[in-house]
Amino acid sequence: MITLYGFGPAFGLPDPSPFCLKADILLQLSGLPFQRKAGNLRRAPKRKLPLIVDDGVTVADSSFIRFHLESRHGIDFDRGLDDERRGALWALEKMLEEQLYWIVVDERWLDDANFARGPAHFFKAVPAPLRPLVGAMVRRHVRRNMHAHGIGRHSRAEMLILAGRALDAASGILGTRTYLGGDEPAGGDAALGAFMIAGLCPLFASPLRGEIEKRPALVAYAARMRERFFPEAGAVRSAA
Ligand SMILES: N[C@@H](CCC(=O)N[C@@H](CS)C(=O)NCC(=O)O)C(=O)O
Repeated sequence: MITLYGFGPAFGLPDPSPFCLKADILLQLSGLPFQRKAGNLRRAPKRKLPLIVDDGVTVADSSFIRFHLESRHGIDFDRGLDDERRGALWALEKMLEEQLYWIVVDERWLDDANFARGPAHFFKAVPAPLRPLVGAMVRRHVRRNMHAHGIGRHSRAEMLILAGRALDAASGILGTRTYLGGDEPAGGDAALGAFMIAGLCPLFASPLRGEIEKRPALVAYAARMRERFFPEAGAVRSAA
């Protein structure tokens, strides 16, 4: 039995992390039995989640989880797709992960009101007098990471322009299909579904959500993905 370690439900989402949602969708697509457990960042080999443990083998990182499922269990998440489509979906996935992700992080962690609404709750186990200090320290770390990545050097307005381009690209690659893979989801759907579900999270004041909502095809797609993969978590609601 495979165990998927994520953060567990938070912010009205099955998991607050788009990468954990992606790994969850990949595991569901694999058809292999798996269970979900709360992970511990300090014990994670890459100090990040998700990770899986499959028959004693630990695999960290959602992409390496995919590769493991492909090599160890013979799953082709992109079966039926030609090389051009496979390439386009991989490029889309990496754009979401390497760029859009940081805009999600910026909104949730660096906006004071959003931080108080969401991530601040992660520090409940910290003794109350230390909580603001620890929260501020982690937020400084997030800001430094975003600066080192490069995205943190842009203004919020500039980030939103990049987000709009990424969403246009995603919408164009989806086209009129039900899923990126066509009638059935492909590997890239795990990433796009995860990021659209996370991006539409109604808990936060989110210009990014506003950008997604300007693209009804992506909103409908997110609802389809959520209904199919996380029906117990309820439909995607708009913030209105
Ligand atoms: N490349 C990794 C990224 C995973 C990732 O960034 N996870 C975040 C949550 S969204 C995390 O665990 N962050 C904890 C930290 O940075 O301390 C993947 O694809 O799994």
